[in-house]
Amino acid sequence: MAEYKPEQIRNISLIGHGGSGKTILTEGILYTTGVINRFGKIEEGNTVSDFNKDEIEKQLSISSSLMNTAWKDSKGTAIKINMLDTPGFMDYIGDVISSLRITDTTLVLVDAFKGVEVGTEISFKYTKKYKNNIVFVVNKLDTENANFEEAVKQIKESFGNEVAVAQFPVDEGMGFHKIIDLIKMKQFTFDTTGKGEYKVEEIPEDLKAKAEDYHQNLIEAIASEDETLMEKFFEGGLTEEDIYNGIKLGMKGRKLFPVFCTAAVKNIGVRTLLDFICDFTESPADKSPEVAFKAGTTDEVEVKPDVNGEPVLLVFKTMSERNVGEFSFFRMYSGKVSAGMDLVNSGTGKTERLSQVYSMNGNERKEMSEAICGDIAAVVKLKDTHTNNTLCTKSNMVELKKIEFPEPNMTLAVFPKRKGEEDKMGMAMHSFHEEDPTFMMTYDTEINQSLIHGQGEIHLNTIINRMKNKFNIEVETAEPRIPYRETIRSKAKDIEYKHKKQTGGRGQFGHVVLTLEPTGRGEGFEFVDEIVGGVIPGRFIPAVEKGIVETMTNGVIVGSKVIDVRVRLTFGSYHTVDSDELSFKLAATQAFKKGFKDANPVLLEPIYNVEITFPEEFMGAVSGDISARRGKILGMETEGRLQVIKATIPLSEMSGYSSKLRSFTQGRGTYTRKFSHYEDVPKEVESRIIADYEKQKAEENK
Ligand SMILES: Nc1nc2c(ncn2[C@@H]2O[C@H](COP(=O)(O)OP(=O)(O)OP(=O)(O)O)[C@@H](O)[C@H]2O)c(=O)[nH]1
Ligand SMILES: [Mg+2]
Repeated sequence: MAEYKPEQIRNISLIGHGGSGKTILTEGILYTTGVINRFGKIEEGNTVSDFNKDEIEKQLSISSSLMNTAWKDSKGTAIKINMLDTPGFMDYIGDVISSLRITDTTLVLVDAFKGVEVGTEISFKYTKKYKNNIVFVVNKLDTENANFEEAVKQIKESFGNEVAVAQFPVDEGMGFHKIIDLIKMKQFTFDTTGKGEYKVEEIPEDLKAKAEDYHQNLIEAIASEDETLMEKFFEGGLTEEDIYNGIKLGMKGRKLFPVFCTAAVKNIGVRTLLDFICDFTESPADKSPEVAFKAGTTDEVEVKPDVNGEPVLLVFKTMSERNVGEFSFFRMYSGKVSAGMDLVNSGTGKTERLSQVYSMNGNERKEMSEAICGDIAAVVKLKDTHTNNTLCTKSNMVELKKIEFPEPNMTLAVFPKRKGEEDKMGMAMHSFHEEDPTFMMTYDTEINQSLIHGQGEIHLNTIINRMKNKFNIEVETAEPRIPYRETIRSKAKDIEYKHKKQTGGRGQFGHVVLTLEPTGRGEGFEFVDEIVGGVIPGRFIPAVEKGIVETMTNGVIVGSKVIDVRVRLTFGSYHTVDSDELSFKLAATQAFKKGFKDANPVLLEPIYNVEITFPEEFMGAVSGDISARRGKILGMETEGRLQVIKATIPLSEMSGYSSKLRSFTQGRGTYTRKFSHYEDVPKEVESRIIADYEKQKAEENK
């Protein structure tokens, strides 16, 4: 491949709701630019981007894939375009976020019939954080019910006044192949054979007025970003050069979100979109310096996009391939790297050798002589470097800002189907976490279960499926046990227990008197030794405390941890021969259990803060369901065309929530959740939990 300078690179991500056509548009770009000579189809499972077995089976993208190609700008300069095609299904949001973090411009695809959908809204939110330049692409304009104006109306409602139409379709619907371009003020007539070529024509008479209207709107949008342009606009209009510069400026400052037209599957509008990308979108050289930190500190330093600077790169994704090992995908923020180079992982201080540098097209890799500042590429077999690590030089130890992945909002308990595969399962899960930081596995000692956490049921099922395919490990899942807590609401005074055993030789004797009382919520456990006159010798007192702590860990009512209790040891007695630590421990255990039951014990349950995003028409269904789950609505707000409800819901009522929410919002509702606090379980629920626990205990003891 030709040598490029940073000015000749464009880093583009494609985001948008599932099915809006991102993968096909990527395929169209690769076909148009000659990377492939057969235009793959989703239905045939032969696109460059969706190469994973499960993506082919499900006919949708699950992971992001990196592709690259080249095109020429209007001056004839070769431009390298790196593209990240991301999944639109929000369970797989992790790869959307990492792609946005390291690309400069994002194409936001909108289905011309379905308009703005939940996935469009959610993924767009992250573009604000990573300050991506935005290009809207209204795709599928060849479908029967395509409605460009309605789609634009929705885009404006959702994403604001920065939205400006840069193209409109002449003949949307089945016969779509003509586009009016409002920057060039020409009509582009595409051939209908799929080649993607087009003729430039004058705008037909009957569309001139409409084009002029749209053109004026676009010019106004461009002018309104900048005072000098505004003045010029009022004084006599903008020149072609003003318009070109204004578009670039507006895009860069996120003040202009131009809207383009495509029918990706028919390769219509793809060439003109490529032209726009090359001429108007930012190159890595145009970007402001990256704010990073001096390694191991919070001191900010700038990493300038300088090809002659010290090499600095961020690993934003890893992928393991059976016969090759682990691929690490990275973006260069400064300097350049080539095969054989040693860099340092600024998080661990360890040296890593870049044995080969690859440019990627899906799972096809090609060796590259070097990757320069701004480029995106991959290396294999780094020893101990993962997503979010920075590689740099010893003399310039910096850490680039990390990708912030969302908290998991779905948890399942897992067990291997075949006994003895626990360790193997753990290792496989760990490798999935390395590839996808939005997935995690933990072992919860409190409930004694291995748990997997992710973005939704489908996300977790995808991982389980991949585990079976890749590692031949089959697992079963269950709802995790709920980590209830037990505490008391009143005082139990002078609870006495005497542990006494006389068997043959030396006996056992321990005698304690305890008072139990609640401490404030969150204040924890307190043990107060109030023994006077040595009625219990000091050497036995730690055993008393130990007995209480152990009992608290194992629980008294339903086997859950006891919290927020103060225990006073007020009195007791001992026997000079028979007393020992064990006897006092046993006595304390029994006294504590007895006292606990007398002190108005209650069960507490974990309550989660939940934020649910959905189209307004489902308000009744969503809020009704929250009440049915014993939830409380804390607030509501609108975000664009969506409704957001903030609520608290007990964890025990959240099983299967992501699927349920999806089913009654026609797949359009999503939610996030985070642990908030513990609250009393209502009495009627409590009796059911206790009865269940006792039944289970009885069965175990059979
Ligand atoms: N008629 C028509 N169909 C299209 C167009 N673009 C894509 N499709 C079809 O729409 C379906 C979804 O396309 P994809 O490219 O997989 O959509 P995506 O946005 O990548 O979807 P996810 O990966 O699930 O996020 C496929 O059947 C495509 O062939 C288009 O412009 N017109
Ligand atoms: Mg896709």
